[in-house]
Amino acid sequence: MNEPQDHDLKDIQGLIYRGWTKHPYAGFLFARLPDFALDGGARARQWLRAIANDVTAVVHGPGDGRLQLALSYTGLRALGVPDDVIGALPGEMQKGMASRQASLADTDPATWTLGGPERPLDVLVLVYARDEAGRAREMAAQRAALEAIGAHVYPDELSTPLTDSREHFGFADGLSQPFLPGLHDEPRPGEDRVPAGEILLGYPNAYRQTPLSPTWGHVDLGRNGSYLVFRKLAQNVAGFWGWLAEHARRIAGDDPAGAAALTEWLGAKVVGRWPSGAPLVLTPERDDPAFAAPEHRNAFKYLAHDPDGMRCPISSHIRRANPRDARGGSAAESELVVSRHRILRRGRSFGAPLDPDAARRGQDDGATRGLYFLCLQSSIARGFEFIQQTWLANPGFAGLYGEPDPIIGDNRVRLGHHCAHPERTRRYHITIPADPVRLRLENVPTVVSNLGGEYFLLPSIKALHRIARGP
Ligand code: N7H
Repeated sequence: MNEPQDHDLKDIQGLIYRGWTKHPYAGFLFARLPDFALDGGARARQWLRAIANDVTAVVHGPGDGRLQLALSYTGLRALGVPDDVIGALPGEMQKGMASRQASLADTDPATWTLGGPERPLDVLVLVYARDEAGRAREMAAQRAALEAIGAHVYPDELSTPLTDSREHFGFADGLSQPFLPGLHDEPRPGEDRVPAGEILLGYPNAYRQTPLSPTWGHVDLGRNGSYLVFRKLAQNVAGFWGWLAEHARRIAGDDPAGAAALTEWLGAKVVGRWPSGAPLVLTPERDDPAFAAPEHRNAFKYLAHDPDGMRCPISSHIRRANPRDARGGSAAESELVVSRHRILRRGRSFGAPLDPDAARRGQDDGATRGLYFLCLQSSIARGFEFIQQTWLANPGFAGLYGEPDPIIGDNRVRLGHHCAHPERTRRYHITIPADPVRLRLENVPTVVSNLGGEYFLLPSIKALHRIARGP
């Protein structure tokens, strides 16, 4: 079968098809399982047997909360999955996120507060609740269950629902996702249909091959599962808006109202969408929320509607993260290449919002805030890592020179008040094509930095039960 059938939807963890948006309070619990050498994974499997029954599938019964479960390479080992089985996991899964620092242009894992060499993350329990009290109850119960088997549980990671599902810079997020066959009938206009095997393991991918996945006896531990990337990304909101406001003042001169409007326009230019989510390609001069509606929000292409980036700059975050028909070559060639690098994003914000006026004055309050970046794909190397490395962090993307992604930047570069090594600073810029003259925004600050994370397998419910049974 090339697509999941009804019975598969009872086996696939719900997060793969659903963002659980009616459950705005997310909590993430990371733990280190007891050392395998102590009891051969017996206590860890006892815990897994109990929790596997509560994990929420795409098609699920009644019940208020939603629970998902992901296991890292070290977690699978601690549960007693034999080496020859986990040896079939892709290399990046086996080595873990911290080992990929150089290729991801990442912060030094020794400085991470989540994961990294000092804090191995074996399991990730994802809790989604309708309200704060429900989340607190479920997080406490999950923590107690893990502590009862002697696991080391790290501090709770709790999301903050922001108004209108916006992220901290103020933009609607999660609007462009690949269409995954199996549950919904038809994609919306502009939504790309990807082969199920681009996201799900056990199905043909864009190369008509079944993605790499570990098999234990007769059970494919990957089938109906996916690989999950979790990154805790800090956002410097004052650094982002303060930088744009400074350029706006320089350009607008002695006109405060003009500078304020220009700041918002520059913000849209570097993201590629307006705060409402309306795409610049469809509405280049003003935010028109009508274009953020599901039937319009992705109904555009670049080569066809905006080849030179006059509407949506080549350097903007969304044009780099998904170049659609403008990655190079013909539109068809581009779309074929791009279809092999799509991810499903399931991010949630954390930390209290910063007052927007303070942000535009460049005044930070010193609090930590940001995005729990979560994405799903059948190959982390071809999904998250490729997008991060080849399209976002690459200053030479699509023939540009010295232009990093204005959101993700290059985490090795330190500028602004996060400056660690000013002497190593490289001066990057962003070009905004405009008429009569293009704008050039110098000194792109690093406004997103990684506080840590890990790569996980989000197994099917059947696979969770198989792992819990043990050797
Ligand atoms: Fe990005 N932001 O709020 O500014 N992202 N992103 N992202 N991103 C997107 O289309 C943001 C990050 C992608 O198909 C939007 O959903 C922030 C990483 C992809 O047209 C906004 C952070 C990676 C898309 C943001 C962040 C990506 C996308 C527009 C970090 C991958 C879809 C709304 C703090 C490695 C592009 C939307 C498409 C869109 C923001 C990180 C990838 C507003 C704040 C690390 C594939």
